[in-house]
Amino acid sequence: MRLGIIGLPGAGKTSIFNALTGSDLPVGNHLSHVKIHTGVANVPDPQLESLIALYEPRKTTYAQITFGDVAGMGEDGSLSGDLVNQLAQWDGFVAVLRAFEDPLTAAPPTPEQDVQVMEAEFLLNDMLRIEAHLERLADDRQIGARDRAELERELNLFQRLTKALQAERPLRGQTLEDAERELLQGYGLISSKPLLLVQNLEEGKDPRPLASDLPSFALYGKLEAELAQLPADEAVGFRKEFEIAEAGNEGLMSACLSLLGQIRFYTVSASEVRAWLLPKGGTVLQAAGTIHSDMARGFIRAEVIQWDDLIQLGGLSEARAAGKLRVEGKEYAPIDGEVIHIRFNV
Ligand SMILES: Nc1nc2c(ncn2[C@@H]2O[C@H](COP(=O)(O)OP(=O)(O)O)[C@@H](O)[C@H]2O)c(=O)[nH]1
Ligand SMILES: [Mg+2]
Repeated sequence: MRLGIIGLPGAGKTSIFNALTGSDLPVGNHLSHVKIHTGVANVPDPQLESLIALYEPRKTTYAQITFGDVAGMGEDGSLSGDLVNQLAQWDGFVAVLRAFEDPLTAAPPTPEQDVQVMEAEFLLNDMLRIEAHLERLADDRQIGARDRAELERELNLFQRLTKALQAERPLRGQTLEDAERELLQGYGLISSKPLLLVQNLEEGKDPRPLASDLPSFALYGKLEAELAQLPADEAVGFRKEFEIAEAGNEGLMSACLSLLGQIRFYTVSASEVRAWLLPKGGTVLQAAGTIHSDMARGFIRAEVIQWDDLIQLGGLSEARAAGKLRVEGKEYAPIDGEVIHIRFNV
């Protein structure tokens, strides 16, 4: 899963990217050209750590999210064609909103206004893309270049989307059929992608509720970036001393998972204890395929148990012996936090 960190210049994108990925990119550069740094972050996971403590495996693997520090938005939120093409490539966005006083201009924060400015640009760009596509479709219809029924379905869909945009409704709120969703994938419509708002707070200030329907989160970006540079035990000590709630990036990362509609499941053995992501509502067969294509191909059944029940029982074999492993077929949809053991035969 890949999330682009976006926002107006100086909102704190690089600071939050550093906090999430443990990188040390320079902050305070107001870039006016498109520049993207990518980094991979382990999803912090106390549940996984409990499983690791139980199994003491040779290898441990966290679930991961790739983040991009996406610079290049204008001061007024404007997007160059180059930036729009870059934005089209991410699964969703974390929009950083400056909620601290700008050290350079002493300008007071205007987070709600900043969201509106960005959304307006998203809508405008999608509108332009869709208009261009509708023109192409009209040409195709005229010359009879394509299957009539298919063309009409597509025209109908894009006209519906235009109506939404004209009413200033981002496309992410549209109810779409699976086939329509699939069709839209290739068009890189940026207002259709999930968007999480992050208030980047002045140290010591409490977050203010944002007047927005979008999911939101608040953290001290600068402080979190600094803490991410410390050894883990020192950072914990610092948080205790200054009474800062548990790691802000931990909460931010779980907000990112729910933004992307992902749940976590685990696999455990003496060789590896590992966390995986699965789209919410996905089947255990799909989960098996994520682990290894052979497991999906030769799937027989899955044995399933919640992570904390497993810990209480002392391991998979103990749970099996106690009759506490549930047996599920391929259509079963795992819920967050389950340990899954796939029985397969290839
Ligand atoms: N007071 C305060 N300053 C911050 C915070 N986050 C970032 N800054 C400062 O704001 C400036 C811009 O931050 P940066 O992360 O480079 O923003 P970007 O342009 O969006 O990448 C830098 O000087 C940061 O140190 C914050 O949460 N609080
Ligand atoms: Mg930056």
